[in-house]
Amino acid sequence: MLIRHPSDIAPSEITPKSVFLNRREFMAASAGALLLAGEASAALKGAPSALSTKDTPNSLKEITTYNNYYEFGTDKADPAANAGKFKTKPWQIVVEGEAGKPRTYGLDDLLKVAALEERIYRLRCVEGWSMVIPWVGIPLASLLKQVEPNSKAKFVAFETLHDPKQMPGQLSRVLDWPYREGLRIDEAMHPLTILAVGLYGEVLPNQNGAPVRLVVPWKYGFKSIKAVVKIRLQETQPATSWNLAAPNEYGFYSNVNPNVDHPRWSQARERRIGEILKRPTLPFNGYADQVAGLYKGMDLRKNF
Ligand SMILES: Nc1nc2c(c(=O)[nH]1)N[C@H]1C(S)=C(S)[C@@H](COP(=O)(O)O)O[C@H]1N2
Ligand SMILES: [Mo]
Repeated sequence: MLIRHPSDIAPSEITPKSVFLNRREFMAASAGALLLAGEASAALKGAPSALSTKDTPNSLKEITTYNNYYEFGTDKADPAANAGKFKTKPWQIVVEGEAGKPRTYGLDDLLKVAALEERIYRLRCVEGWSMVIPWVGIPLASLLKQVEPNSKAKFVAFETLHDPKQMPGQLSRVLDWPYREGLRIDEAMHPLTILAVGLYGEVLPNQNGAPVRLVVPWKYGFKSIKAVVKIRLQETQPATSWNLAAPNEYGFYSNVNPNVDHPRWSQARERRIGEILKRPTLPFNGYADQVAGLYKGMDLRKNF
């Protein structure tokens, strides 16, 4: 039923048990929503979106075992070890604020907003590593248009679930919880910006932000907030978790920029997970042709 890749090693060899379970749930849930039976399955059977990179995707194992998700621990292996029992059903996303038709979406409602597409994107972590991930998702613009943003909707704020019982990392004060992120409205409406509900043609593994997470491929990975429960249209620039934690290190824009060093390290190069030699980091993570225009006239050293 779902997309397959030559690069997708036999799932029996590499798919963790939790991912198999998720996959069964995805098929059940989607059938319930008439999803993969209809247009969505047609879209998924087709080629990856033209907005996809030609870079070879990382393996499912790499993508699901090397994660940043501080709600489940700060080590790269923690999310895979600790997020297995995270409850992603039922799930609601509140879309509120400066909109004519604010609305609360269940996951099934969300999946009806637009046909699912496969988007193979590079993800560049601010720490200096990168991966290539075949996401399955919908354009965020499709959802935002549905709630009819008004003229005061200049920014979009996002929040992760706050539930320390399930997310033990929230008991530590490493960040000011819940995890928060934000985009300018034109960034949020850009066709590259998606809400992902799956990867490698299967439901999103918990450690990657199930059941729904943002993906903004030209920005450092921390902008791509996981387990989203709230999306708020607003007039003012939202506070964001990493900017609150270390404002001199993490700005609001956080566009991937090899020419602006992190105060404690260079951003000129990156290590693709699975490779040994570093490669040069590209402006806007290689998406400059599509997004550089959004920042015309802005000083990107100041607005880092
Ligand atoms: N809620 C939440 N979202 C988050 C994070 C987090 O700690 N909590 N980490 C971010 C960082 S730093 C990165 S690099 C990406 C990693 O996404 P991945 O694990 O799917 O590769 O998730 C981002 N989203
Ligand atoms: Mo990151």
